[in-house]
Amino acid sequence: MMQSNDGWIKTTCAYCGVGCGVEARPNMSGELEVRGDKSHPSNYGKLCTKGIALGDTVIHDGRLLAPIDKRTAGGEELDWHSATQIIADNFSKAIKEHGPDSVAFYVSGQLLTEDYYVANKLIKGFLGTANIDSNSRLCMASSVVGHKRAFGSDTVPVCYDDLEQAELVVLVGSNLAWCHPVLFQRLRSAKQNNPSLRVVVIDPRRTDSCDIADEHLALNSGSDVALFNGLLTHIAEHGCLDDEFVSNHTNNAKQALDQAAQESDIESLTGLSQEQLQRFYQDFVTTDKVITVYSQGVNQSTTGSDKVNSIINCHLATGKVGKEGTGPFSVTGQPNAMGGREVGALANTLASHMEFDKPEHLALVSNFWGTENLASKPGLKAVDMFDAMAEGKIKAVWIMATNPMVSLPDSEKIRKALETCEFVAVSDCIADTETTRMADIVLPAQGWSEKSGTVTNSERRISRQRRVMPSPGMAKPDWWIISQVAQKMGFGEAFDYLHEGEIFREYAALSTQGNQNGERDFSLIGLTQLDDKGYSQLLPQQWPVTELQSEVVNQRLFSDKQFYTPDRKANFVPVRHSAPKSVTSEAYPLLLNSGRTRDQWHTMSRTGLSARLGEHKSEPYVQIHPHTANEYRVQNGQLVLVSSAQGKCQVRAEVTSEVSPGQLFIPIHWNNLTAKDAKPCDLIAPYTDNASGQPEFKHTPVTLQPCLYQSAALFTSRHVMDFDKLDYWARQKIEHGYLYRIESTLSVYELAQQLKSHLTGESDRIASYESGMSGLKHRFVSVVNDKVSQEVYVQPRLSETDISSIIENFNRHVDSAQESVFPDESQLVS
Ligand SMILES: Nc1nc2c(c(=O)[nH]1)N[C@H]1C(S)=C(S)[C@@H](COP(=O)(O)OP(=O)(O)OC[C@H]3O[C@@H](n4cnc5c(=O)[nH]c(N)nc54)[C@H](O)[C@@H]3O)O[C@H]1N2
Ligand SMILES: Nc1nc2c(c(=O)[nH]1)N[C@H]1C(S)=C(S)[C@@H](COP(=O)(O)OP(=O)(O)OC[C@H]3O[C@@H](n4cnc5c(=O)[nH]c(N)nc54)[C@H](O)[C@@H]3O)O[C@H]1N2
Ligand code: SF4
Ligand SMILES: [Mo]
Repeated sequence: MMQSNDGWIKTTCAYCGVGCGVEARPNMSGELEVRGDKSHPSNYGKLCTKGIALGDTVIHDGRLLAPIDKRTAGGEELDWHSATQIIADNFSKAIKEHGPDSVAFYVSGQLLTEDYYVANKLIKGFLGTANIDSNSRLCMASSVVGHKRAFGSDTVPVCYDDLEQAELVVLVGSNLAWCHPVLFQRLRSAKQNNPSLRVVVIDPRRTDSCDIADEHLALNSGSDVALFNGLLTHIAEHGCLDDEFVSNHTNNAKQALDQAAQESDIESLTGLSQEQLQRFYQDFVTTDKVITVYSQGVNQSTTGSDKVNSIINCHLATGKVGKEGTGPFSVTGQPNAMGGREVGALANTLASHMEFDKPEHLALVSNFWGTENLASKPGLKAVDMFDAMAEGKIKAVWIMATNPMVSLPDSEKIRKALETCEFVAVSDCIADTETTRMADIVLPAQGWSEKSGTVTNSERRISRQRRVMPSPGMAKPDWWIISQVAQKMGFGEAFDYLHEGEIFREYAALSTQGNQNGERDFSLIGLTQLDDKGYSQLLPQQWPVTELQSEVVNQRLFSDKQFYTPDRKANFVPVRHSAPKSVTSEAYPLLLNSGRTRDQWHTMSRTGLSARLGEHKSEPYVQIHPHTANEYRVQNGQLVLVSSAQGKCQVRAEVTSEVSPGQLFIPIHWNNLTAKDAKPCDLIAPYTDNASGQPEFKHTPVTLQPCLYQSAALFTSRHVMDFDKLDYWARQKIEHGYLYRIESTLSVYELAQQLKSHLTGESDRIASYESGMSGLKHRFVSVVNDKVSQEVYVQPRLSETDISSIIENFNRHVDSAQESVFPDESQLVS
């Protein structure tokens, strides 16, 4: 049953690539109750903090409710007919005047497969250009290249079950504990059940994933290829090659081994001791069941594709692939990163794991879509696409479900690109994001809990996301919006879908074209006959789907030692260490790493709505090693300015030995809507991996200096405030409103006066306290309808106690005739 008698509906989580099954039920007061789905094979009922808080984020705060023409003064609301006509007209005009390559789509792993499929079909099939790229370029592109080079196809061979069967799990550049928490919980339980299971973490930082690790190898940033080449040489030199597998089922082993053998100075490149290296190498070769999990510490690098192949080479050399509990395992980030790769929404793939360089694939796809205008060559990858836009070559762009103003490197260039582009359409659920601010037209999309379709998780399992709540305002599914535009551009017949189930069936059928005998890895042949009821009730399916799976299957690919290359053999890829493209200098001697925190999701447009999730990390921060802090005269808890050749960033110092000396780490979540100057992408240069086009996000030369402020303040408010004129502010969601942390070069008195002018309550209901003699403590409270609606607290410095006190006081009921609005007034007397 997809809906139980007591109203629970099965769906999947909105966030990470683990793809947990969720059961959701709206309650009488309109809130959404959420619990883990015990029958779902990703999580068997477990959820992480973000999954548990899904209900907090389905509120209507900040939602985009109607299409808006932002070119008009005041932003005119449009009906759907006019909005999609404007998009159709602008795209048609650009194509007519400047050719098909003058338009582009920039899409996202947060679209459902059905949306993704329709977007790819419209632009590649009918607009005649492959200028569609996905934010997966920032995320999975290096893994895609690594897989294709080694296996001939973009195949993730393992399943989650393998993780539990393994005896050694190596986490490379993956903070699984925070980024794939339920998978991490499964690994932790597997370790408890099997004490001989070992975990090795390979990450320049100490992360919470190290809590279950037997060994943490804090290698130098960017040195993974050297480390794994050392392992490959060790395998060969210690007679640990799987000769039968290597000679019968692989190519190029000798070349790869020769390259690896030339790798010298592995100790100094990696910064690891000979003992550490030997222990890890020995562990790898003496253990049969090894899984190497890797993520952005591998992919997001100018040598990302080579890092991937250096890992896969070691698995091929020891035959550790296609067998239970073994394999290289690239874990996907977004809920539907894998679905995007399946439909082909990267600029350099065609569709359904078919490729531009195969004429027979071009013919199959043209024929299947009934088009004569299929793009015949790859389009522009994300960074190149925005470069072309900045140069005026892209005249119309449509951005869907991603926030490139925050997430692409060199934010200033992205701003210039969007300013230069003549027509920018943005589909999002949220009205105000840094990217919607740059749009000509914004389109309201249905969000999680409203939209309906499918997603594919890290282990190739396709699950349904189901509609559990009505959508607010005029919000529509992304596939519907794209189809409306397609119809208005004259492609009605190919885009006359009535519902998402029809799209899924077509997508399943495309996967079978020229693939009747499993010529390609990705096949949904067992789902092509799915009727509407079958789609509505679809249970999780792991591809390849040869027949409808009515119970959970755990398939491992390559167990037959057959790969998707012309001779069915896997390829070793000879690789050598090369330094990251950006290098430190006298001016920028430190290295900035960036990544995620446990309870926030990307640019915070949704997790930022939850007060619970705001508590874990409440302010943008930078991790700094104590020695580095000392050298730069930075105190723990002080605001610091981090700057690079690209830009600057202002964040609070977290002095910790979790990072190495000379290394900094800034989380990616805060942006211009949630803090002043706290975006790491302002600092990052757009260097990319030559093979994958994936940007380097983890290795930026920077420098550091403390910010010398005179005064600090806290400001609580029911509504969002504009403090951009101040030197520093950061916003945290709290129950019923927001808490702002503020710092300034103004004196305490001046800042207090300035903030007082932001109080919006009636003046006779504003109570104030100013400490007598010193004038160093100011507190103002505005009461509206007998509740504390705003409060300001200014001092030279603020403490944790001040923060909890102001949060506690916020929204409190006060009868000001009888009681003070300052609950702890006695403490204020100085
Ligand atoms: N809470 C939360 N979870 C998420 C997300 C989120 O926003 N929030 N986003 C999702 C998405 S889209 C993705 S892609 C995944 C990302 O998941 P992860 O890749 O696990 O997360 P990151 O924090 O980006 O980076 C992982 C680690 O790589 C390390 N690293 C940096 N440089 C190197 C290096 O040169 N070598 C090695 N070996 N390691 C290095 C970093 O120190 C960091 O700890 O998370 C997904 N899950
Ligand atoms: N410095 C640095 N930068 C990074 C990274 C890093 O590690 N370091 N990681 C990179 C990676 S791996 C990733 S995946 C990206 C993520 O970066 P983004 O994709 O830019 O981040 P999100 O905040 O997830 O943006 C998704 C947007 O889509 C909207 N949305 C959600 N659901 C839907 C929907 O169904 N339809 C529509 N139309 N809109 C929807 C949300 O409201 C939100 O505004 O960031 C990349 N950038
Ligand atoms: S692990 Fe990922 S998919 Fe599962 S509940 Fe957490 S965020 Fe959602
Ligand atoms: Mo990602």
